Amino acid sequence: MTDLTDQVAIVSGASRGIGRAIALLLALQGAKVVAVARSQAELNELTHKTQGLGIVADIADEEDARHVVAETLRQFGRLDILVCNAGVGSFNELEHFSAAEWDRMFDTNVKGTFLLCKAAVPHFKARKRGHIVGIASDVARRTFAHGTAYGASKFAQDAVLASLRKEVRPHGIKVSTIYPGLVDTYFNDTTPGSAEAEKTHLRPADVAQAVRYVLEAPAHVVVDELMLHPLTQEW
Ligand code: NJP
Repeated sequence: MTDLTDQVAIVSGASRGIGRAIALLLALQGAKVVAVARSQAELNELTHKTQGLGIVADIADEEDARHVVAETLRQFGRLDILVCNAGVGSFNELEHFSAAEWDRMFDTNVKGTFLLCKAAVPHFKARKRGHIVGIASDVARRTFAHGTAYGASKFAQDAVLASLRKEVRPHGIKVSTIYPGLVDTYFNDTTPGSAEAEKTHLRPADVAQAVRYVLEAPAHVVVDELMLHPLTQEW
């Protein structure tokens, strides 16, 4: 098993939802967690708990993405794990989507993943090790009405990660993609914690445990893909 103690891990989208749960669980395993999001107050509250670093950044911005990796290397001297979790989504009939809303989803979900990986991969290659975990979605593997923009962005993010997996494998770098079903978070302006969602959704901590599982795989094992659903959700 890979021991996460003292491993340096960047987690994007850590201010709430799935990313926050991943950051808390990795910190509990002894990792040095660099939490990334745009909301300073939430990051402050989180880093108080994780005793790690918080970096306010917009992952869709190339300078910000570069800064996240550079600042991590400056503070900790290395990077072991990159969790590309930050993502946004909304659902509508195609003709009601604005081009700006399309761009927001692609900029965050696809370009954000690309930019963070682009910033981290040279360091991973130099060390001949590193682990990238992407939080995609089960809708990277199926289509649904009202999902033209979000679904397309998740298919594209999945393709970025799958292509990168093949590129970096010979360098000893792992890429794992997680495909969750419904998760009870703040996603798409929802409020988590309802009695209904408790029956129908995964908890953020369930996804965090999946991330822990792929990260703790022995050095010679890579979990390429992992899909999880609430038992009540049809797949
Ligand atoms: O959503 P939410 P989730 N730069 O809204 C951050 C996927 N997923 O945890 O910047 C940096 O609670 C945002 O922080 P802030 C989904 O596609 C979900 O559910 O402060 N950070 C916040 O921390 C996504 O990839 C479900 O606003 C940015 C976080 O992202 C991932 O799970 C199902 C940012 C979003 O927290 C986490 O989403 C599924 C930016 N530009 C896949 N933009 C589900 N919930 O049902 C956003 O299959 N963030």
